[in-house]
Amino acid sequence: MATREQKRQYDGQGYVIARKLFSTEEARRLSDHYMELRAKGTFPGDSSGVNFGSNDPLQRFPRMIHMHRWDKASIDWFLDPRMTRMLTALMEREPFAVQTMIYFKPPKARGQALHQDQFYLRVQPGTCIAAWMALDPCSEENGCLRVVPGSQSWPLLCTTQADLSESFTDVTVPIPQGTPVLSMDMEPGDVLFFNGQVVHGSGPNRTTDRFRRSLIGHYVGADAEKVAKFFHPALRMDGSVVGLDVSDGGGTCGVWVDDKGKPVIEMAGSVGAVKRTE
Ligand SMILES: O=C(O)CCC(=O)C(=O)O
Repeated sequence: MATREQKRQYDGQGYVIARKLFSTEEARRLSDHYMELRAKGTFPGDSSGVNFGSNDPLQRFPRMIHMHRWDKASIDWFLDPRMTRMLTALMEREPFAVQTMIYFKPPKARGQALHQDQFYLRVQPGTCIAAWMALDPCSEENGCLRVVPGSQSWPLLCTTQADLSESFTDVTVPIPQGTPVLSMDMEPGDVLFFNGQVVHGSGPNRTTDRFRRSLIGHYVGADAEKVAKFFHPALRMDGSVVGLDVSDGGGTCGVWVDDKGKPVIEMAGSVGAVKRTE
């Protein structure tokens, strides 16, 4: 159950950290579990295979996607009653579960440029919510998650090209100069919940010896009727399948324009087709 203060923070800022929602020991066990899986090679859902000899740390440790479809530890975490309680309180409705991911982010790995999760999930009506659990201590040095507070009220922004020397994904969203971007310092077992419109991302892992592993769940509210095809089937928190429709990829997106010296968003662009893996 979220406290009143957590709910207030989520509503006002678009994100909240539930400290120690899972224990350090649970986080360590999950971390060991995924490291063992990754060492075994490629699994269903991987967007690229493992290349153990690559110079790119992310090719040696690519993220895994949709592990809950074949791995018991993943689905148990994804549908854990602690998640259900937090998500229900924050969204004020029953959650449906649509995606899991594990990011390994080894030393020297690139991060992920600023983006909005709704760009990929295309939930209609409404938006999604992410539960991002730290499996390692995370700080700016090893590429913790970074969040633009208050951006939950922004519409979907039009994307631009990301800097591929810093990000492994190729799209980003521009933000006005001087917009605060807060670093989420977290400990293993802490879970960051954030709204699907919230602009977020992460910088590179600049350490030489510290991983920054995180386990991520994406959910939608039970009022959602559609979600992008990649995220089907959606699950109720008891594991049963719920039949949502497939949302299309079109629609308008916002661009920043100057209004008497103040940046405002104008819905002046249209969203093209994207590869929806998140
Ligand atoms: O963990 C990261 O570095 C980025 C994750 C992210 O942005 C996401 O899951 O949408």
